[in-house]
Amino acid sequence: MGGFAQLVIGPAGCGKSTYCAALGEHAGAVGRALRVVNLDPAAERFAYAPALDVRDLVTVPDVMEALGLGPNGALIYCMEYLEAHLSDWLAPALEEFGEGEYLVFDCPGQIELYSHVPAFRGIVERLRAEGFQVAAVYMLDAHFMADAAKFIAGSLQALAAMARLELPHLNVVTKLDMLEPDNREEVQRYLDLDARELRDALQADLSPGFRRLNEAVAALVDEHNMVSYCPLDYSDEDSLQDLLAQVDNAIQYGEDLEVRDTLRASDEAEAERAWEREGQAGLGGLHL
Ligand SMILES: Nc1nc2c(ncn2[C@@H]2O[C@H](COP(=O)(O)OP(=O)(O)O)[C@@H](O)[C@H]2O)c(=O)[nH]1
Ligand SMILES: [Mg+2]
Repeated sequence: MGGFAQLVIGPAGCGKSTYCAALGEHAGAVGRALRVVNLDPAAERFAYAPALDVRDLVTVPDVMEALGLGPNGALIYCMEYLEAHLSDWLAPALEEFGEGEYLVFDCPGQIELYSHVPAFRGIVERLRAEGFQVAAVYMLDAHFMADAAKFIAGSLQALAAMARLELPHLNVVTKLDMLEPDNREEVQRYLDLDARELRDALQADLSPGFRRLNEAVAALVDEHNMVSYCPLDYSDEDSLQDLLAQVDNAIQYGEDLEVRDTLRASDEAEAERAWEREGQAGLGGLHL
């Protein structure tokens, strides 16, 4: 068994399900095999037909009603329930999909799930144990880039998820199409900041009492390469494809295909040589 997987994570409302639907549509348009899996037991609606849906196993409203829990407690219960049923729910489905499948997992939006609830990590580990190459795609709304303090808050959440999940990790900024041209320029500034620029922006935004903290945070974010974000702008038709190429690269999807293509090409070359050898032997036989 084995395949490729994107885990689409990030705060609620940042555009995860929209991205999954857009990817599904893009894949259909270019004839690429890709399936979207819904892992959000609280999802109400999304614009894709999931190949697998956690809500067939457990849902947040059912758990809230049955156990008298609030929405957050119910979500954690659902993820633990999912983790406990990986062998009898997820594994058979993966088996049915078959070898080399490319799956996009649309995940819930409670960020604490990725940083300090063990269940999600258990799901990731199971996918890896099944032979999946997995990358985390961490989505952040462009509104997090309105100022340095928000940017740092969003980036530290992304960093916590990265540290917890230990996966190849891509940060993506969504909703760029919603920005006015002036704000767009401002966001562009944050797309590729270095530590010094970030520290300067923080110093300008926050009170002087936080100077040393700002320096430390800017260095931390820079050290972990967190200041790099890929833009996702649906008003630019190449944007989704560019992002997909980066994720593919992180999970070595293209490379695998190239290796397979090379192997296939060398098989074909070998078959051709064998055919020629046999053909010559046959002709030789005729000549005799
Ligand atoms: N304009 C715009 N709206 C978006 C974008 N991404 C998501 N949305 C909207 O934001 C809302 C939340 O998106 P959704 O994908 O459900 O967020 P999720 O909670 O992360 O799955 C929906 O109304 C989407 O239509 C985007 O890139 N641009
Ligand atoms: Mg969603």
